[in-house]
Amino acid sequence: MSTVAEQLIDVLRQAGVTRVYGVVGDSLNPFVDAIRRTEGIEWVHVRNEEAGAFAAAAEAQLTGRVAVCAGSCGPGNTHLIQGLYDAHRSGVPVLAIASQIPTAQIGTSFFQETHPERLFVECSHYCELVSQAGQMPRLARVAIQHAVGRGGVAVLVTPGDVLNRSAEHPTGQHAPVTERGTVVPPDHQVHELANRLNAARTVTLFCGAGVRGAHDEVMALAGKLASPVGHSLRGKEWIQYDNPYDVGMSGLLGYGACYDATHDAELLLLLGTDFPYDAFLPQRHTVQVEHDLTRLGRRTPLDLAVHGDVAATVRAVLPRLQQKPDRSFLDAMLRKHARALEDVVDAYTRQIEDHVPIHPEYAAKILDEVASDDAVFTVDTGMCNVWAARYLTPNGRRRVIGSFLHGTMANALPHAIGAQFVYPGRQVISMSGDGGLGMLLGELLTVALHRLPVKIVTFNNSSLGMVKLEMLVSGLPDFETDHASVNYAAIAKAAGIHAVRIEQPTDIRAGLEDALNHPGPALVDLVTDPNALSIPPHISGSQMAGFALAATKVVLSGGVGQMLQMARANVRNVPGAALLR
Ligand SMILES: Cc1ncc(C[n+]2csc(CCOP(=O)(O)OP(=O)(O)O)c2C)c(N)n1
Repeated sequence: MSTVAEQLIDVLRQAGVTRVYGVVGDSLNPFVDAIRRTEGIEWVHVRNEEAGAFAAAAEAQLTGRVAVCAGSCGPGNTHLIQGLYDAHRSGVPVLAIASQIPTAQIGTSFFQETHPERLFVECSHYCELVSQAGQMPRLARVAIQHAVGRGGVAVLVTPGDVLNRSAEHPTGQHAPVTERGTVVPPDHQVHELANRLNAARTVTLFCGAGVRGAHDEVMALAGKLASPVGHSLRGKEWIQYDNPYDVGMSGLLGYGACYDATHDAELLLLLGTDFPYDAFLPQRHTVQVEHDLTRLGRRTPLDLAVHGDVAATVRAVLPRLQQKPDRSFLDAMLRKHARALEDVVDAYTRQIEDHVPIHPEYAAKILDEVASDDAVFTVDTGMCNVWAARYLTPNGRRRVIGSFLHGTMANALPHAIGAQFVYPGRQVISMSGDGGLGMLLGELLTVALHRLPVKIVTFNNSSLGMVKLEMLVSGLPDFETDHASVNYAAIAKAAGIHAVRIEQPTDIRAGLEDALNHPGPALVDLVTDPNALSIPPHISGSQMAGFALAATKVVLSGGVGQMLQMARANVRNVPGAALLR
């Protein structure tokens, strides 16, 4: 007869799980030992359980399949919390095994006692204590079904003594269902959607992560409606490539004509987006298409809510739409977009190639050029988000993931660990801030231990740059944002990782190529300028104060890399394009 721990592993295998990230310890030992004795599933030793949860979150973000992390009782599982919040906010299926002190001790303030079933409530859809052998294997399947079905985290709290007990029920062969069906909207909603899209003179599409897999459909829709197409940061990788209707990104990191296109159109169609910054939405004349009912209307009042997957909804509505004969709104927005990009690039390109310390935008531009066509980029919260949003050129094969909803620091390196485990043959690039890298620095040792060929590109500005900027735009003097310079290349080398430190802009390309071509792990320590950011001159004194900032369309000025080329290409066929410089 198998043990409860073995049953749990068997169910994980049935769900397609091939690895578990974590740190071993006491109450978790029966679980880890069952992994040791099971074919087809491995234990991945990380240095901090938080990193294990991030790695699982990255796996789930990239593949959509359930990924697993584990922590031992008390501190071992309180460490998980940051990565679990990240996974949960990103809506990706992660199962956490939070082991627990012996059942007989629960409630006695025993050594390392916590109550994970209370602790993880807010960052999970399901969080239950397995107090008896008879609850297994059912609860393992229920937990996985919640993670996949609701999109987020499920936690099983497993006391070591229960894991060690003999199973009371057969495990069975039933694999948890981890593939989602399609949400097709009700016909009357499609009918009403068609009516509104036909009636509006001008329509703008604004796309989020929910347009994944719907590129062709959205392009066909934009063509029929002569619509500009804007996107959120999470939508960018799915919709900006091969897109003759692109008007850029909205939000605090936004650029281009997206804000104008979303505000000036007679009708705004939100496609698969839960874009949180309501101040950037017009708050009127809006229709939303969304597969998750709970998100409908939570950012803006709606004229119409449509419950459906983007691709299925667009396929249903397209035959009911009339071709819009007038492209003048679209053309005007494409021109505005190209012009906006030309302006910022003008401002940015001055002396950038010999600016010391290195201008981070220049480094990001070169990184985009030298990275492979199917690279997976993981992006730290902080200024790296800005560089990724503006400089990484999507192409439908590259992936760009980050902590775009939870917004935690230090995500990039552990996300890269998960990404590299999932795609051992792909180039995985961690765009790390020095603050982020320092926060989970121990994970360099995880990379070295497993010989993961992750490339860690560190934007080392000796500063918490994003916060420095926040203070600046709020009219505060920057305080406690700068720290002493650290040589991360030397640290990486000491950890057995190939490393290069770059201080001159002329060395960036060769240094990055050297690291990217290196067969094993490599770190590039780019010494960058903490003061590289300029604020657009049109922000007034009062706008600088507090939240009024959010009302400005674009907070940061700077370059936009290949997007300028895309915008130029898109206006080439537009009448009056010659007016562009
Ligand atoms: C865990 C955590 N702590 C604090 C913050 C607030 N915060 C956001 S960005 C940032 C600075 C990031 O600095 P760094 O990684 O060096 O990147 P930079 O912005 O300088 O490129 C801070 C402190 C956060 N988002 N997450």
